Formats: sequence, C-alpha cells, structure tokens
Amino acid sequence: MSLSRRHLLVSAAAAAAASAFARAAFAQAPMLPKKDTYKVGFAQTESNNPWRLAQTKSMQDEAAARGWQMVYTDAAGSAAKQVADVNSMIAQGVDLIFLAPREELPLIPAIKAAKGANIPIILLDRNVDQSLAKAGEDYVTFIGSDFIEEGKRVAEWLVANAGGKSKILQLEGTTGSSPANDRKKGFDDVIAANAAFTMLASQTGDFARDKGRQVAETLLQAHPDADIIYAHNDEMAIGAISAVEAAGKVAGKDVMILSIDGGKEIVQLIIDGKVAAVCECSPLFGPKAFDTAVAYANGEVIPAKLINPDRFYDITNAAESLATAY
Ligand code: GZL
Repeated sequence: MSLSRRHLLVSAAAAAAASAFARAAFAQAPMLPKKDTYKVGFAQTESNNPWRLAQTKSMQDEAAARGWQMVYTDAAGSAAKQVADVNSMIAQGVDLIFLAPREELPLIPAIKAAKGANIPIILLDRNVDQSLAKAGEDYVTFIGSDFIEEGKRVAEWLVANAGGKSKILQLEGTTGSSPANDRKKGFDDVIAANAAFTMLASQTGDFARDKGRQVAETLLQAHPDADIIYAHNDEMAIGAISAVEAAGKVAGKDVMILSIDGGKEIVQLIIDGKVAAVCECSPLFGPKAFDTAVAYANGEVIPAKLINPDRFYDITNAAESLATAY
C-alpha cells in the first residue's frame, strides 16, 4: 500500500476518532471546574408570591453564607425575558446558572445557549420539556418536587376524606409550567378513576392570589353546586376562600379547599378550619442547590433528578407543623 494511501487512511481514522470524541464531549453537560468560590447566576421567574420570594431568599442567603457572587435576575412573569436574563448571565461569564424555567418549552433556547457557552445549568423547582432537553447532556440535573405525586396525594386524601362532597373546581397554575401540567395530571388521574367525583371546571389562576379569587368567583357563579376547590398553590387557594365567602358560603363547611405549597398562612387556615389539606412544596432550595454544584465540581455523578421530600398537612398535624412551615 502506498505511503500516501496509508497516510490518508490513518488521517481518516484519526478524524473519525476526533469527531466521535467531540460528539461524546458535547453530549455531556458542561463541566464545573473546582474553585474556592464561584460567580453563579440565579434566573428567577417572577416575585409575585411568597413562595417565590422565599425561594429567592434561600438562594441569596446561601450565596452569601458561602461567599459566592450571585447574579440575580427576575423575569417578572415573562419567559422571553427569562431567556434574555440567562443570555445576559452568559455574557457576564458566570461559572454556573441556577434556572427555574417559568414554562417547559420557551426556556429551551436558554439551556442550549448556556451549553453552547460551556456554562452548566442546574434546573431548580420547575422542569423543561424532556423531549427537547435532557439531564446530563443539556443541563446537569433537576432539583425539585415530584409534581405529579403532589397532585396524586391531594386527590387520594380527598377520596378518603370527601365526606360526601363530590363536585370539583380546579384552579391551575401558570399555563405551560411543569407544576401546573403535572399537578393537574396527578390529581385528574386519581379523580377520573373514581366515579363518585365530578370535575366541573378547571382553569388557570396563574399561581396568583387575586387571579385565583377572580377565577374562583366566576366558576362558583357558573357552578353553584361546586363543593370542592383544588388549587395548585396556596395563593390561589387563599384567593378562592375570599370568593367562597363573597358567594355567601363558608370555606371548610360548604366548600372544601385543597392546596399545594404549605406556607405558614395556609397551615394556619387548616387550623382555623377553612382549608382541609395541603401537600408541601418547599421553596427552600439554597443549601441543596449549592451542595449539588459543589458535588458536580468534585466530579460526583449527579442523578438526572434530585426530588425534594414533601410533607402533607391536614387537621391531624397542622398545629404541630406550623412552626416548621416556610
Ligand atoms: C413549585 C413552584 C410554584 C409554586 C407556586 O415548585 O414552581 O410556583 O407552587 C409558585 O406557589 O408560583
């Protein structure tokens, strides 16, 4: 075989190997080098309720405790702005980005941009469409609750404790967000399998108290026979209580209120008899988020999902739980 032909074959093999290596390297999420401190970004979705404020404080307190620099942005409820916020963090050369993607689809470009800039992303609280981005490849991991399980647990509690009530109004979270999608799926799947219940209506209140109140008022007028309200978060549940009372009814007696999040205000409302049950969804991400970043930098294998344990509150344990609710 002539030298030139052998040379060509060796060059082709080397190019193929290099290409395979490059593909394998790009298939991995960007690495985080070991450093004493980091400059991290935290791209928040909005600050329109106590849960989000508690999440932000938890992240900022953890950064301060570790002496890390944090670039904080608030997308004010706009997925498009949240994408721009991530791009600005990339331009500022952060080492890693913590992202709570407001909705499952629009934040994909932000994840791809960070990967293209070789900056690792850790998803907090909300997830992205798994057919378009994968843990370990496009982002490091997802840290948060199992929202399907949260909806399922609320529905299972209802099935066991309905006391004859059966007609449900559902207040959904932010349209397109993973908690709204999955809290609906988890709850609806259990209810659909139980002929004793009827889902009268299901509509978004955008995780907001006043929107939740407005939607609950409208739905209660359209469905005066409703005797159960399932809200995807405390803010909408508390808004719904105002709507029930505006309709001349008694929350906790005429209409059973169910929620998810578990802040102090809603746990007190369980004690007061106005709310029946709440599945916790803790916003206190700081310690676990930063520990995960350090573990990743140390070369530890990080699972695709790090699921937070959620407590469950009803009249049997609300009083003893109030002190430790967020
Ligand atoms: C859940 C989080 C939700 C809370 C709401 O992890 O994304 O967003 O349940 C908040 O209170 O608005």
